[in-house]
Amino acid sequence: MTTRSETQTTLDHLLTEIEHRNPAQPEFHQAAHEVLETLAPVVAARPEYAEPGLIERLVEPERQVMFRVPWQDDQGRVRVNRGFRVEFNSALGPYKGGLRFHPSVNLGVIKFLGFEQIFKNALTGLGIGGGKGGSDFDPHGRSDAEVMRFCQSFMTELYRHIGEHTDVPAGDIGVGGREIGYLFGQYRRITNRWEAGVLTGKGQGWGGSLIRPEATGYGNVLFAAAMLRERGEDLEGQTAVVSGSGNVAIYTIEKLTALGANAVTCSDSSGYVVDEKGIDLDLLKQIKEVERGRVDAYAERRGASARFVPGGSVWDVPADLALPSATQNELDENAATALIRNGVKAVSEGANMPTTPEAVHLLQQAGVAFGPGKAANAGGVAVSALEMAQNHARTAWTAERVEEELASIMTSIHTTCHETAERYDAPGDYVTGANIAGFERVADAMLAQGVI
Ligand code: NDP
Ligand code: 2IT
Repeated sequence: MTTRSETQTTLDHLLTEIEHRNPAQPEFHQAAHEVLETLAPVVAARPEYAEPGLIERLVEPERQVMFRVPWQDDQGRVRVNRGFRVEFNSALGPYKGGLRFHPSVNLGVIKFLGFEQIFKNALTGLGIGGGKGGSDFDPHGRSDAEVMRFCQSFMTELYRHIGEHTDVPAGDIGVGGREIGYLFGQYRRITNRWEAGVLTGKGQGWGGSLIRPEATGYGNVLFAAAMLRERGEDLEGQTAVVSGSGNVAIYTIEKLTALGANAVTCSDSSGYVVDEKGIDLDLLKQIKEVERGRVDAYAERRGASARFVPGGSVWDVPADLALPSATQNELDENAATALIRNGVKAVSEGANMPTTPEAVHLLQQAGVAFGPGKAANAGGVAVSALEMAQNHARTAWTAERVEEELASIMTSIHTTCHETAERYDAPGDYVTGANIAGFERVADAMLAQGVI
């Protein structure tokens, strides 16, 4: 039998190979490292997983599409962006995952997100494969008309690669209800099909599921609550720091508040706000969802309890819980040190890979409960899969029903991660639990379906 350390040596060689074959993709390397460095126990214990080529296939996308997206701005000037769709793994179902519009998007970023998505989607227990896409288009400061023209041009190429049984995109950074609307309209026009299940995150009244906008944030808070319960605690009275002020952050704050915690921060790329009385969600939603403004406007309008800190690190604010909900690598070693110094009990990732590997290590060493994104933020894609189910049946569920299903999926993900970690001698290590449990489900399906 192969030992764990021999298996780890083989995985380390594969990681070197991945770096070599995918130059200049540091985020993808990081995501591959974070998974492969936890798989040795399961690969050593189950010889079928050591089959040559299995993990090599898993780290190679099934298909990668890159395309030109030309559009005209309001002054009539032609702009050219780059579009991406990485169809990573369809062993469990159609490729599923969001679209990100942000100037930092490149192929390596989309590959990291698509790779994470494979394991996350597997953990939901639903029939969805992993994919991700997007563009380096920056929606900030663009008019609705510019965003619409961009989305129409983007879909004019993307439509040929997607479909309800093939690949089902949704939102991510910079892509919310407005963009999904424009994208869906163009897909419908080009294909002449009412194919509701081709995109998720649609509006209510034309195929969207209730609770999809709330699902990622709500789900992450439920995951954090489950981690706290393991330690004999609950959310009531806990102080929480949240980063970001977009879709995930807003509904994280909403659920924290509903369950009795005090969410005292939010942020965007200009800085952060700390509000001792707790974030006033009506005001935040007005500024972010209606006016599409910046967080300093929140502090200006809120009064004495709130202040805006330009730049700076939201993780310096003392709290019991931290829920990073903005972007990758936003919580580094210094941030982890500050959180630990201030007595943080749990960190639960709403964003994808927001915590650097060094910071994860520090938090785990300090005994902080750490929920990795592929488990903690899976509620969004899970409700996307429920939206697909409703679209397929041409029906619409009540908000109560969707929320119950979401709660049961999050509890089940927590239990799966917790039990898997124990089974592989890593009690309390949700990173190992999530990676191994997600891997087992995808790997079993790939082995059963042959070398493709
Ligand atoms: P939004 O676009 O709605 O909000 C993103 C927020 O993060 C904004 O406040 C934005 O500020 C901030 N942000 C983004 N990039 C940066 C950056 N480079 N530096 C500082 N701040 C930044 O996106 P979502 O809320 O949908 O996504 C947030 C995170 O959650 C992402 O990591 C995403 O992948 C993840 N996620 C999203 C899911 C979903 O269902 N939407 C599901 C699971 C995970 P600014 O406006 O200044 O850029
Ligand atoms: O990262 C994610 O899981 C998402 N952006 C949501 C994907 C989806 O298909 O709902």
